[in-house]
Amino acid sequence: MTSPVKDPIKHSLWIRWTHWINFPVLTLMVWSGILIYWANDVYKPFFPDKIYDIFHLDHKLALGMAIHFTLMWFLILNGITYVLYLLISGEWRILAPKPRDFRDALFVTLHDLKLVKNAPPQGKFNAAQKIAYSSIIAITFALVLTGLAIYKPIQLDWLTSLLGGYETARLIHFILMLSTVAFFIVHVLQVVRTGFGNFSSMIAGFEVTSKTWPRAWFSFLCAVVFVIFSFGVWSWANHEPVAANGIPQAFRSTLELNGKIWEAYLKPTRMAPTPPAIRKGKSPRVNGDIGLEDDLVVADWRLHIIPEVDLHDQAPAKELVLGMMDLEKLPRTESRATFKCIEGWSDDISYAGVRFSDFMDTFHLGRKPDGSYYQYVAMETPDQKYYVSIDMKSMLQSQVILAYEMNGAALSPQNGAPLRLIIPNKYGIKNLKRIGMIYFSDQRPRDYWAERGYDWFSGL
Ligand SMILES: Nc1nc2c(c(=O)[nH]1)N[C@H]1C(S)=C(S)[C@@H](COP(=O)(O)O)O[C@H]1N2
Ligand SMILES: [Mo]
Repeated sequence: MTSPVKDPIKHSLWIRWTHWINFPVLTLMVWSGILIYWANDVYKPFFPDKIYDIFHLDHKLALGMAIHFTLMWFLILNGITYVLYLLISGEWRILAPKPRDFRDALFVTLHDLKLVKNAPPQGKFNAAQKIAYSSIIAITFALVLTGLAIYKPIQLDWLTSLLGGYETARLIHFILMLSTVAFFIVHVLQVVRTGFGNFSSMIAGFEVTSKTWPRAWFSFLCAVVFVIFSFGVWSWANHEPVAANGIPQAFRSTLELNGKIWEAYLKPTRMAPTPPAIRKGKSPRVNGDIGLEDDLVVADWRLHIIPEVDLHDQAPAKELVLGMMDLEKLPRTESRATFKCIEGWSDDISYAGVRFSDFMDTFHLGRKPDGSYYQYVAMETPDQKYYVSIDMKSMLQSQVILAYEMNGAALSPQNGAPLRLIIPNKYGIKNLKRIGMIYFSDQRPRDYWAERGYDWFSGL
């Protein structure tokens, strides 16, 4: 083998850690990913109820998402570091399989399974290892790409459609996750099979013999410190959840950071893809009835609007009160979109009502005296039991509508009659049904699901 690297496991201590970091990070990614898939009707049957009972995994969607979208940073940064290292050191040459390796790998496998006697000659890694190790790099890369396609299907719609759409990307992501688990199991079994000597060489980074033992000690010490440190970070991150957050502060901070990044990337001109025409009479899916418990006399319904709220200032703000008639005078806007619930289901809908930006312009709302927009829009049900707050940038998109019709019929009470918000660039949790009050503020108003551990931004 012509390779500039004499001993490929003689990595620097630092680069070997990119390998070890994969163990806790990938384990937590898989676990949190399963918590997310579990909330989805389609994937639920894959995971037996018993497992969820034993490990108390039920109703942990918010935690699952918080962990997943925090740990993804470790995975991405770790991956970039490792690939850069392979390229710069030239070690990719040892790892990259050559055409012949694919045939050899078959014989290596047959040999390992004791089906043939002689294994093909090999370098530092045998053909099967080369293929397995380079595939796992490719798989991790594909996991990140399909993950991003599910995470931001509107902002990254080029990626989502490239991967065959939302549902397909999700299926691929799932299958890749299963392959990673399979790789992990085989990898660990193979390491166990090759014995402790090899394992200690992996930690030390050189062949551990009676002579090199003293030097290896330092590496082992580092490994122990690393394990203790990982557990330390993990238990620190999981200390007492803050009541107003619903999840530990460490995760909340990362969700906030992610939200800022996506908000900066957001363009109000970027449209949510329009699904094909909706069959007349198709009833929209119904989910969630918080704040809809009381019977509502639609004739008595009013929309209360507070043009400016200083949440620190207790002084009563002036109010604008509108009836359905006032809203029906505004231009009627129709749109179609795929409605996405955070639990994983999607539903193509058509809807009609008043475009939110038209509504603000007509009633001179949303702007401060200097003409700039308030940072936040908040909505609450008449009984104030369900409430959301949304960044103004997302509200300015032209598909955002105060809707009074869905799928060609008047809004049903369960879908939020007489008026609800449809904002396709956010998860369902932000699409408040039965709006009783709207207000504008520069301090972030309260948000029902953010208080219960979910991502406040929740943009798609
Ligand atoms: N008032 C109110 N609005 C709500 C909810 C709720 O429980 N109460 N649930 C939200 C969630 S989680 C979803 S997925 C959508 C569901 O809208 P649908 O019932 O029209 O499908 O409404 C959102 N708006
Ligand atoms: Mo939802």
